[in-house]
Amino acid sequence: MDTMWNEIDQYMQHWIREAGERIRDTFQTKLTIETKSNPSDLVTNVDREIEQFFIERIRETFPTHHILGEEGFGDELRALDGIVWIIDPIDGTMNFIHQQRNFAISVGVFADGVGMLGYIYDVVHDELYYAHKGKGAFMNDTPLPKLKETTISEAVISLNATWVTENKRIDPSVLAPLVKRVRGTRSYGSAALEMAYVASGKLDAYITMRLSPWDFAAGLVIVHEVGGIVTNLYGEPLNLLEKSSVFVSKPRLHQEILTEYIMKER
Ligand code: 2AM
Ligand code: CA
Ligand code: CA
Ligand code: CA
Repeated sequence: MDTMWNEIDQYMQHWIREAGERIRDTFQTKLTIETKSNPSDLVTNVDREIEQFFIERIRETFPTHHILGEEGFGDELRALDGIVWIIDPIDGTMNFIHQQRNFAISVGVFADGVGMLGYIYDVVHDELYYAHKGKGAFMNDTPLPKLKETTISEAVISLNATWVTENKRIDPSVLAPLVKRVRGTRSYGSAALEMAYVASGKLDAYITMRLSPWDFAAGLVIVHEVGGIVTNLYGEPLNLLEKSSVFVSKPRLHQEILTEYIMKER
């Protein structure tokens, strides 16, 4: 069993860096940009090409595996039985288009719903965050240490301004007092990178109200491996087949934010 995961990992280490190279090569080309569910929900030809790049290789190498991909070239999944790859070819497409940075390739591999491998590749910085369940998490060749606790007043948390202004998912008064108390807030616009930053200690927590499984699948595996907690906003486990709010942090900080801010008014 172990050798199978090592084999998958070896392929993936190559594929993801090759995909990153392909993305970097597109910086000199003209993108085709389209909108999906709303004017700020963007997709480019590169998102589609990179998803197809992974799917072709996975299907050829591991024909029995199932694939869930954001851009729809994978399978229609109704269950998580067997081995399932969950792929976001470019997480942070808006950043990819506007900034040519602050985006990542994000891929998680699950066995009967259990996260086994997670990869988040910051293509521009050539930084690959990855984890193998039970074998540790890394950034390139450097092991990521277990997370160290932080107090709320010393915490740097990632939170989009959307969630503390009028919006349709959360009363702005729930998180605004938390924003006041923490040392600082950040928002990078790539859920995968934000989870990689929690896993590598650059952020102490990440809170967002609406993500899809491909946004958090890889991050879930990597954050778990360093002892972090990944739940929905209300502390419940995430469902890998459904959209959800996401709250990622260190165990004690997660509990404190949950009881002192999120569950207080409930
Ligand atoms: P994406 O770039 O792969 O779509 C910030 O927008 C973060 O939320 C990104 O990780 C983005 O992933 C994700 N996201 C999820 N649903 C989105 C939507 N409908 N529009 C824009 N971003 C979305
Ligand atoms: Ca998208
Ligand atoms: Ca995404
Ligand atoms: Ca995407």
